[in-house]
This record gives sequence, structure tokens and C-alpha cells, in this order.
Amino acid sequence: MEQPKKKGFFKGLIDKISGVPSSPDISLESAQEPQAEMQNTLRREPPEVKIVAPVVVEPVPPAKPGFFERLKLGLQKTKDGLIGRIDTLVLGKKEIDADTLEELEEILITSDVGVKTTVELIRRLEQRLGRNELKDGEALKSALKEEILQRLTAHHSVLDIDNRQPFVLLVIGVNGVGKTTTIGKLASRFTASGKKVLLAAADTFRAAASEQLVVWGERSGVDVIRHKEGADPSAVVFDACKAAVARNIDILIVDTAGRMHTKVNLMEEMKKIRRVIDREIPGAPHETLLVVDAATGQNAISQTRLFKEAAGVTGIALTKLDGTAKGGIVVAVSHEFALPVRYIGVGETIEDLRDFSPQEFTDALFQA
Ligand SMILES: Nc1nc2c(ncn2[C@@H]2O[C@H](COP(=O)(O)OP(=O)(O)OP(=O)(O)O)[C@@H](O)[C@H]2O)c(=O)[nH]1
Ligand SMILES: [Mg+2]
Repeated sequence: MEQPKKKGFFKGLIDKISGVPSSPDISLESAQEPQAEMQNTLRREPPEVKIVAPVVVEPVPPAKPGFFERLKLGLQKTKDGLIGRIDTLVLGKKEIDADTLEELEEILITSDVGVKTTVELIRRLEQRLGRNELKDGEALKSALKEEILQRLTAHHSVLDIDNRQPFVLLVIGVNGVGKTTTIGKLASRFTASGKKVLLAAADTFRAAASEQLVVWGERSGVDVIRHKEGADPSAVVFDACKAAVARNIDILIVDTAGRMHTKVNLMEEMKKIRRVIDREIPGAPHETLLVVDAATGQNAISQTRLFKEAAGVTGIALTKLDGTAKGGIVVAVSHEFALPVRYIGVGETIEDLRDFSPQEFTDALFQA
């Protein structure tokens, strides 16, 4: 028996719109149909096709700010503060002189660029002024940008997790700086890039801490090794290391309780955690990431100093830059402690945790 012919997509569409089923006319058989009828069919088609077009057009989504624009938005307060004040300082100035640099010094220090770094930056700018390189405000701004970029680049390196397996990332810092949130964001990013991630809830200080980590884990389908509230954090870490090896994990991220660098027992607990990790996975942790809240200004500097001495910090994550005008802290922390800033947080969403790039950071700050 002869099978009914299948209609093409296009013909089906025409039928739907015209309400008249198009016979299999425009096929080979239709060549034998009377000519007038065939012309009718052909005459009908073009306007119908025109009607079809708007139906298949997808609605245009509202434009989202691009990656770089988001960074600029996240740094807006610092742009307004630091760069805005520099703009006001040089506005309409015919020439840059020693007084201008003195005022700039004050702006940098009050924007938390740090005394040591500021003094060094101003010395360099004075030298440039002596060489007649700072003709106007724009020249001063671009010289400052260059000097800052140079210092940020000197200590910069991205975290390379590919050279060890499992790579162990230990995350430390005082209360509420954003450790758990940063870990959650990192877990999603590493998972999205195809890595096998495991989390260790070594903050056993309060039950809500491991719950919070589990919620983040669920978002990206990542397991969390956890014990009961009040358990020994070293025991959690021991289990997590065993599991990471057994499951062929790429990166194990260890969340710890917020601790003051001044509390001796908590710092001792940290050392014990490190010893256990090293015993289970020799050479680990491969990175000890200190999370600091950028909005805490000078406290961020003293925390970095003390944790670096006591806990073997190898990299920094600076969070909450979106909430402060004192983003100069990024320069201070990196330059004064010769530590790489690995990540910056410029908001609450996953995309707002950025790999730190000195070039991108200075561009975002200095660009209008
Ligand atoms: N605006 C903003 N908020 C952030 C950022 N990073 C973290 N936060 C917020 O900071 C708050 C504290 O974050 P947590 O991750 O719980 O901090 P923690 O260091 O783990 O805190 P403890 O476990 O209590 O020591 C949360 O409300 C986060 O959403 C950031 O980059 N920008
Ligand atoms: Mg936490």
C-alpha cells in the first residue's frame, strides 16, 4: 500500500497559517496538474512566508552587563572615592607640583593603600615630576596607575590547581569575612570547569556552619565531609583527605571556623589541622588561602600580618570590595606582604568572585 507522503516543515507551517492544507501539489505529481491551479498555489505562497517570519523570532533578552562592566560596578564605591577624589584634586590644575603630590598622598592613605605603599608610590611620582613627566592631571593619573599596576603584578600569580592531585586548599580567616561563601563559589566554578571537587566542613564550632556548606555543595552537586557539631576539626580533615584520595578527587577545599589570630588555642588547632593534612597527603595543603574582608580596612592589614606569620598563608582572597570605598586595600595587602591576591569578591553572586587580574583591576578602577 502506498504510504502517505510526509509534509515538509515549511509546508506544514503554511498549512497552519492559511488554514488550508496544502496538498502534496508541489511535488513531482503536481507537474501534471492543470497549470492554472498550480499558479494559484504558487501565487499564494510568498505572502504566507512573510507572515511566518515574526513567529520564529526569539524575544531579545535584556542586555546584561558584560564581565568587565560588572567588575567596574563592583568597584564603583572605590572608583567614586579614590579616583573621584583624585579627579577633584587635579581638576583644572595647570600644573602638578609638590603640593598636589602631598594631597595625593593623603587621598591614598585614607583609601587604605597603606602607609608603606603610599610613601613608595609618592617617591616614584616625585621622581617623575622631577623629570618633567607629569604635565597635567591625566599624566599624573596614568603614572599612578602604572606604578600601582607594576606593584600588583610583581607579586601576582594565579592559583594553579592542576599540578597536584588531590590539590588541597585550606581556607582560613576571622569570623564573617566570607570564607564559606567563597568556598561555595569556588566549588561551583571548579565543578563547572570539569574538576572533581570535595568539601570538608572543618568548622565544627556551630552546626549552622556545616549546613551552610552543604547548601553550597548541593548547588553544584559536590559532596561535603562533615561530623557532628563540636567534633574535632582534625578528625573531619582526616576523613576528608582519605575520601579525596579514595575518590580520585581533583580538589579538596577545607572550610574552617572563623578564628582570631590572637587566640592561642585556635591557632594551635589550625596547626594540628595542617599536620593531619600533611600526614595524609604529603606536601599538602598546597594553598592556604586567607580570606579578608576588604571593608575592614586597617584590620585587614593586621590580620594578614598575623596570619601570615602564624599560619603559613600563601594567597589572599579579598571579599566585599563592592561594599567599600577603600579598595586601595588590595594594593596594600599584596605589596606589603608580598602575597598574591588570588581572588576578589565584588558581590554576592557566583560571578562576583573573580580571579584577580592586576591589569583588569587597575583598568576597572581608572577607566571612566
Ligand atoms: N557584598 C558581598 N558580600 C559578601 C561577599 N563575600 C561574602 N559576602 C557575605 O558575607 C557574609 C558572611 O559570609 P560567610 O561566608 O558566612 O563568612 P565566614 O567567613 O564563613 O563566616 P564564619 O563561618 O562565621 O567565620 C555572607 O552574608 C556573605 O553573603 C562579597 O564579595 N560581597
Ligand atoms: Mg563559615
